[in-house]
Amino acid sequence: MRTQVGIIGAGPAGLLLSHLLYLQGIDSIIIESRTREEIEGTIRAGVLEQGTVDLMNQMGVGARLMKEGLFHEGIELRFNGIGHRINMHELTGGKHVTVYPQHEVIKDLVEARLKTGGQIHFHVGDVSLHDVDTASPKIRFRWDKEGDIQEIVCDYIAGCDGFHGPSRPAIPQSVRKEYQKIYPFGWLGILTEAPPSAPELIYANHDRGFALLSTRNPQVQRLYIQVDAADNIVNWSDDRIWTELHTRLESKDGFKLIEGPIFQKGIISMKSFVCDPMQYGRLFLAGDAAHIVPPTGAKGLNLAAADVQVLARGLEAFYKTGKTEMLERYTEVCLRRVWKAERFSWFMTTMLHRNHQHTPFEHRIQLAELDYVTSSRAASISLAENYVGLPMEF
Ligand code: RFL
Ligand code: PHB
Repeated sequence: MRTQVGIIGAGPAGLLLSHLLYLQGIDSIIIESRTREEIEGTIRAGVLEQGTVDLMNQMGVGARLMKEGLFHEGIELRFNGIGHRINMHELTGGKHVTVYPQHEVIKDLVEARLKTGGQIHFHVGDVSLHDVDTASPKIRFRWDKEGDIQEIVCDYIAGCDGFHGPSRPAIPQSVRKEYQKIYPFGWLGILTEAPPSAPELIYANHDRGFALLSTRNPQVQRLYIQVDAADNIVNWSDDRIWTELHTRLESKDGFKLIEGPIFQKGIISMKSFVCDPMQYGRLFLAGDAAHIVPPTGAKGLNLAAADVQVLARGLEAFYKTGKTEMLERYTEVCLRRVWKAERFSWFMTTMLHRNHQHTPFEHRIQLAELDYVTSSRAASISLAENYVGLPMEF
């Protein structure tokens, strides 16, 4: 097989990139290790920045998102049992975020790709990258996990295979610098069949740990609580989860948490990670393959969307003019935005979670930070402009 851009991974990064390239007349093939049902059923992100929504619309894949997405103009920060609204709309000159589940984004993109003749090979196995520092890099894989070995000869490879995929390790260790921070806590997330308990997201700092009230649609709420990083979901009965949520989200303003049947629950770990460079030879990493943020800032999918816009522009310039300047600047352009999102996600995480490694001094600093961002207009603007998404700079 031969293609212009071989894409590993059909997550948001790989699918967005493939469709962006298609719109510029550039060929790509996506290979994905999971089945279509699996990628369309995995529950992850919920909050899309305006830039991501604009991208989906410009690509012609935003119709369902515009119909079913929920526009949020503010978030609440709750601490000491009192809620403080950050009015993002007013503080950012009219911007908002959209709550639309990641697996719905995936469904829209897979459908668009297949409808326009895009090639996505699901459920492949033994994926490996070869000759990435030559003019014809190759991807090898097996059909249906155990079938014959196939080879795709490409001009470029996009490693969009998430944190655990084979693309990042294909950059020699001597070239790669990795920055990492592991947090001593994780998130237990649930989906529950119940209408929203509040019109906007609530990020709560409580002595027993962080809690987040989010939503998916008018019938389903998404909720998270901070748990120990090593905790196991079998320790968490539905009753125990609800008791913790009620305690951590309690407020003096009459807020009532609406319960419903829990139909999905799981625990995720939290880390910050950046790989520099994001490019080696003709291999380009995008999204979680290159960087991870803790979900407190709701930035991961949005960063993936930003990376692939930079990459698609560089590839477009190469195929139209033969010039590689933009591709050569890929790492530099992406990492400027990535590091700011890393900073914001770390800031939100540090401000909102109870960290048992903290001294009483650090705990008081944390409460002072919350007081500051909710009482100073300058600090509220800073939080709001990061939450809705910093502008793209090419
Ligand atoms: P993905 O989504 O991990 O997709 C990578 C794809 O590559 C496939 N793959 C392979 N394919 C072929 N061969 C191999 N050897 C392969 N190895 C892996 C995988 O099967 C997969 O399909 O990475 P991508 O595209 O970079 O997208 C990143 C986002 O998924 C991620 O950053 C977000 O989900 C993060 N995130 C959030 N981001 C936001 O922007 N807003 C949010 O509100 C938000 N909330 C969240 C989140 C992530 C969460 N979890 C579960 C980590 C909430 C949570 C709880
Ligand atoms: C979610 O709805 O899944 C969600 C919302 C906000 C976050 C993270 C996740 O910061």
